[in-house]
Amino acid sequence: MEKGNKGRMVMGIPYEEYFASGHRACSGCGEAVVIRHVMKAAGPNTIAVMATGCMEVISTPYPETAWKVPWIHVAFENNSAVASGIDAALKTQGKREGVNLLVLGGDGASFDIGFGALSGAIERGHKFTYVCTDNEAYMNTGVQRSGATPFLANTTTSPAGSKVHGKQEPKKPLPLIVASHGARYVATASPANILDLHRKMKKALGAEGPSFILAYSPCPTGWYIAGENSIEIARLAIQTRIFPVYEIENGVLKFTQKVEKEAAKPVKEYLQMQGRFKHLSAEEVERIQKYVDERYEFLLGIEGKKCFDVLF
Ligand SMILES: Cc1ncc(C[n+]2csc(CCOP(=O)(O)OP(=O)(O)O)c2C)c(N)n1
Ligand SMILES: [Mg+2]
Repeated sequence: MEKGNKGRMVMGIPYEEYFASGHRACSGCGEAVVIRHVMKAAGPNTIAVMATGCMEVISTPYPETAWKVPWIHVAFENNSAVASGIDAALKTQGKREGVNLLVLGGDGASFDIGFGALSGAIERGHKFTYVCTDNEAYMNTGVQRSGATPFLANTTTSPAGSKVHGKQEPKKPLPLIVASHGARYVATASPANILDLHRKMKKALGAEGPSFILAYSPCPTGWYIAGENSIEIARLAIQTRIFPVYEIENGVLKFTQKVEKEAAKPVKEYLQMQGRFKHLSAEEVERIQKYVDERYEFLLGIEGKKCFDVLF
């Protein structure tokens, strides 16, 4: 970075990069945008623990690295277990103060394969901030379905054929499951609203115990979209209410970007921009619309109420 820019802020966000450019992510990769801004919020006094997945592969082809902080690559299933060990070790050494412990994983790592370790680490009350970059499939290995893949999306293991039209199951509500563990801070965030992502990261890092952020991450390769449309699609996901944006603080859910029913755009606008939904019939689009509305109304119904115990 040019010397003159040291300490410079743009709209409250550091100009300095801790996840350097020059990595090998696809153009328009939502995960890379999210990680860049997660790191701007976390800053230099950070240890990052990362499960295998696209972000690991594109950022650390030996002997290069895009990471300007200590970074450890661990197996798919144990990023939260490794972070638990780092948390305990730093505490034992009297070095825990002032260190941000970040745990990073894709949706495959977080919703499915590393879920047991994540659940255990939260239940034990370790202090770390988990960021799940959710591109709604196992992208690094060729677009296989995960617990985060939405209903009826086409993936290589939930293919859209003549009889079965894509994934038959709905998306797992991971933020609510994590909140149910008693975490003090849980939020959803999107690269379509960087200031909100930054603010939520700061809150998550400042939480007393474990915190969790689900970050929506468009994937041009796996969603069959043009890279330049990534952010527009992320915006549409919010405007159509497919991706509700909220935070759960001390057990109480609050929308941070509420979309009233009258103001919501039809889900069709979102679906028709993506190849992974191009097989859908008008009837199926209607089914998705109904499901999205019901799920959003459910969240509106619990807003402001203390729905989750807070244990830390
Ligand atoms: C235990 C284990 N199973 C499978 C793999 C192969 N594998 C590596 S990355 C990956 C996909 C990662 O998906 P996700 O966590 O969603 O991250 P993304 O690549 O989509 O960013 C898989 C299946 C592995 N490395 N370890
Ligand atoms: Mg993924």
